[in-house]
Amino acid sequence: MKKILTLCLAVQDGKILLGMKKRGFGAGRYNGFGGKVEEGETITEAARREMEEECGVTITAFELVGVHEFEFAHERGNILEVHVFRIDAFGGEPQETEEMKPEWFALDAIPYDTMWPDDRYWMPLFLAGKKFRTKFLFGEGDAVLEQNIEEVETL
Ligand code: S76
Repeated sequence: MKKILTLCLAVQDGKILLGMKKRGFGAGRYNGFGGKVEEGETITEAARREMEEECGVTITAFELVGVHEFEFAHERGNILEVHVFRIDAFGGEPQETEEMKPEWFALDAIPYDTMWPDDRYWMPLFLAGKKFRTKFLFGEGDAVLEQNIEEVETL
């Protein structure tokens, strides 16, 4: 089974916008904004909706830059296919919502220790403006058991 999700990372003036997830999957970690693609919705529509819902801004320029396949050892065969968007422009000011507390981080001070453990491995490609496909297998405590990161020309 495959679930399609989005992950939106806004970069502006040498900073990246992350959100502290307040509840649900990944609570207690800084993350990009995003979530499940709903029925009848395209992946980019889902990305726009989640940015609005989770931090109150409207995307005006973005690019699909990566696709992850995440799998958990306790749930083999359940693949989370995550489409990663770099948000280059948006309208409005990021606001705290029930789901997320947004915060800007300098690109040399990304809080990897409080993020999903895969992020430190692919974020350098993201920040270098590359496109990528990855596969990660997570074990106990979401430790990375296996990883494969491929830089690609197109997605
Ligand atoms: O950067 C990430 N965001 C998520 O929501 C989940 N990584 C990740 N890994 C399972």
